[in-house]
Amino acid sequence: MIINELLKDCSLNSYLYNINLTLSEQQLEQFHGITYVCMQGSPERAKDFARKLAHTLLGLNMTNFEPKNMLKDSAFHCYRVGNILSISHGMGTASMLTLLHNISKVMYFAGNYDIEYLRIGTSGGIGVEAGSVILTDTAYMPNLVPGYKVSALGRDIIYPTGMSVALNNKILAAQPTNLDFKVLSGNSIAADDFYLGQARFDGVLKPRYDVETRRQYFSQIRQLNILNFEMESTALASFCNRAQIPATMIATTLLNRMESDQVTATPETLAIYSNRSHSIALNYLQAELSK
Ligand code: R2B
Ligand code: URA
Repeated sequence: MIINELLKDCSLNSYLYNINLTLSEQQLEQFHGITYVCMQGSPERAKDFARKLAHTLLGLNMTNFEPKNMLKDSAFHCYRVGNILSISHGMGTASMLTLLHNISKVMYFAGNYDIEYLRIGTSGGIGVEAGSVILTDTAYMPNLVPGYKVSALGRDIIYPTGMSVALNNKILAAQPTNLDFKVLSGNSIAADDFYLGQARFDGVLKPRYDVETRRQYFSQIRQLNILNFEMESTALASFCNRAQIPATMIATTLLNRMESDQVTATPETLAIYSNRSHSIALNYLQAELSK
């Protein structure tokens, strides 16, 4: 990462308000030697992934292992297993960017320059079978522009949002050939919300679009090989491009938006779908650590 170029006003012993952590030698010690930062929306999913990491990589019994949250009194929860962090990012680009600034300061001051960021999550598939897993190539804004618009001091700048091609290829190469679901690489839209931002009809506010205009939008989406809606990819890709941190998103699809707006799968099926993005990431991390 080349984040040192960006860190003008941050120094050792700064207090990171959002994660309630001071960049002191003592606090940083627990973060030394991290290579992979795995992010998921909720603290529960971050903890669940930490348990799976401990089981898969260290052979620990998942039910007995209680991962310890490294961030006290913070909205973000963080767990460490070996050289991997499992951390929650909340929902949406604002939350994701806030986490990215904070955790990247920690990584930098802990001396971890050679790192990869993976967002492991859920999404709404567009024209793909529910339960397929998507690796993002490029993140799009809802206006179908590939990039992320940041408005600072009244000026708009659009930053590039390509994910790491090399990382995506490594993840694909690490998968067994007998998976019983599809893993596809394609593009993603990071929407501003779950409802109108993702062209739904089941929110509380009346949409300004109708069935026909939405059909046209979905058809444009398909032409751009956009395979899913979610809410953080543009933030992750634009941040990591600027900081030169290899990053990508592995997201399972909970439904096919060509068929419905509502997530109607049973809790059991949703758990199976949700596990899939975890297992794709675990296969990759296991392959990396056995090199
Ligand atoms: C996927 O799922 C969440 C919305 O339910 C959001 O964080 C995302 O990107
Ligand atoms: N997450 C989203 O952002 N959209 C969906 O449709 C499902 C999960």
